[in-house]
Order: sequence, then C-alpha cells, then structure tokens
Amino acid sequence: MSAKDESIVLKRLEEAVINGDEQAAKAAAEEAADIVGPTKAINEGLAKGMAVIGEKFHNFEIFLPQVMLAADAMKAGLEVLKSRLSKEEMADMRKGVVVIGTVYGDIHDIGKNLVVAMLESGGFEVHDLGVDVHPKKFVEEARKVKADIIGMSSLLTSSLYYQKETVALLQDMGIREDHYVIVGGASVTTRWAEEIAADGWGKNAEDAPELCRSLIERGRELKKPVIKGITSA
Ligand code: B1M
Repeated sequence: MSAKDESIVLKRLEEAVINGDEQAAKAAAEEAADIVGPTKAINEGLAKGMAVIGEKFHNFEIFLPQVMLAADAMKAGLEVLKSRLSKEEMADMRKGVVVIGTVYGDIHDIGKNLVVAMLESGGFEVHDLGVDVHPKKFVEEARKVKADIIGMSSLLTSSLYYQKETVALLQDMGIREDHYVIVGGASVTTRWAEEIAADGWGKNAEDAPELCRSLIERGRELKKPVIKGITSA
C-alpha cells in the first residue's frame, strides 16, 4: 500500500467522525485496519476527527447534537478497530484506566458521555458506571478494575456533596493515594474541586484526556494534589 492510500483511508476515518456518520466510520475502520493497522487508525483517524469536533464545539462552530453524532461514529469505528488489536497492542494503547459516572441523585449524562467518548478516543480504558452512582459504587469499581482515575460528573448543586463523600470514603478506607480523583460538570468549580481535595477539574470534555494524561504521567511525584482546569484560569 502506498503512503497515498494510507492518508486517504485515515482522512476517510477522520471525516466519518466529523460528519457523525456511523456507517461510514465502520466501513472506513474495516478498510483502515487492513491498510494502516488498528493502532494508527485510532490515533491518526478517529482521534483526529474527535479532536476537530472538540475544537469546533469549544469555538461554538457546532452544537451539541453534532458532537453526539460524532461521538457515536467514533464509538462505532472504535468497536471495529478494537476487535482487530492484538493483546500487545491493547496493552500499548492503554494510557490508563478511568472509572467514571454521574454522581448519586443526578441523572444528567450528556456531558459525561462526551467525556467518555473523548477519553476512549484518547486511548484510555473507560469503565462507565452510568448515572446516579453512589460513592460506594465508584470506590468498589475503582478497586476492582485497579483504576488510575475516578471521574465524577455533577450537574446538580444538590448532588455535588456526593463527590466530596466519595473522596472522604477513599480517605476513610486508607486508599486515597491509590486513585486520582477528577471532577467536572456544570455545577463544579475549581474552588469546589480544591475544597474537596480532588486532583483535577475538567471544564470541558475535550480537556479530559489531557488532564488524565498529565495526572498519570506526573504520577506520585506530586507532593500535593494539583487542581487544574486545562483551558481555564
Ligand atoms: Co436538568 N438541570 N434537571 N435536565 N438540565 C440543569 C443542569 C439546570 C442547570 C437547569 C436550570 O435550572 N437552569 C438545573 C440544575 C440547577 C442546579 O442544581 N444548579 C437542572 C435541574 C434543576 C434539573 C431537574 C431537578 C429538573 C426537575 O425535575 N425539576 C432534573 C433533575 C433530574 C436528576 O438528575 N435527578 C433535571 C432533568 C433534566 C433532564 C432529564 C430533562 C435533562 C437531562 C438529560 C440527560 O442528561 N440525559 C436535563 C438537561 C438536558 C439539562 C440542561 C438543559 C442541559 C445539561 C446538558 O446536557 N448540557 C441543564 C441546563 C444547562 O446546563 N444549560 C440542566 C450539555 C453538556 C454537554 O454540558 O453536562 O455541563 P455539561 O458537560 C460539559 C462540561 O461540564 C464537562 O464536559 C461537558 C462537555 O464539554 N463535563 C466534565 C461534564 N462532566 C464532566 C466530568 C469531568 C470533566 C468534564 O470529569 C469527571
């Protein structure tokens, strides 16, 4: 296969995501897996498309329904490509393990689902617990899958408390150091993240992979938790 064929098929994947076209994403993924291999197809096709979408959404050039269609197309392509990865490639791809959900009492999941899509396209193994997730469930699942990061989304001011409760539970169990905690969602501020001693705060879905990557890469050398909203002050 020529370099031209490779760039054509990668572009096709990228555009399928940008256009939110699931069928095109699946077809391009099948083709790309044979031509460039699944890893390159994920990193230089699907993820690139999702990055473009994130940027456009951030700049108000597109609206939420387009982002969600793109996320669905990305997932469809990812399913095909993941099935073609070898065990070694799977391990190489894995940037980290994230357990994520919307907190107890809150059923808003649109933003959380976008964060999940961004993290998956960024190479993270994501365990999505859905909505209305009790602190105990976050902690149990994080221990079970040996998560690097627990991510909690909250849209309701009345449910914010459960982010705090989850951090407190980790502390009470003596396992606070085992998992980074990141928080996000419309009701979450940097001040709140600091108050509950979270390790990070994500303002936007597109920030989430960078936030998780930076936490994992900097590892436990951090003497104290660092609160950072990547695109905000
Ligand atoms: Co409700 N709702 N809602 N709602 N709803 C809000 C949140 C509200 C602000 C509306 C308002 O009053 N102006 C208000 C909350 C007020 C407050 O507490 N401060 C509210 C309320 C009060 C309620 C009910 C109580 C209403 C009622 O029944 N009386 C009820 C609560 C139900 C419950 O949860 N128990 C309710 C119900 C619903 C619907 C079911 C109808 C629906 C949710 C559908 C669904 O999610 N499947 C809904 C919706 C759609 C909204 C609004 C209109 C939109 C939320 C949304 O999806 N935004 C919302 C008003 C608003 O925000 N303008 C509202 C788009 C989404 C992409 O943004 O979720 O912020 P967001 O996610 C962003 C970032 O925050 C970030 O990335 C995303 C993309 O950039 N992010 C993270 C999110 N999670 C992250 C996690 C991270 C990192 C980044 O790391 C872990």
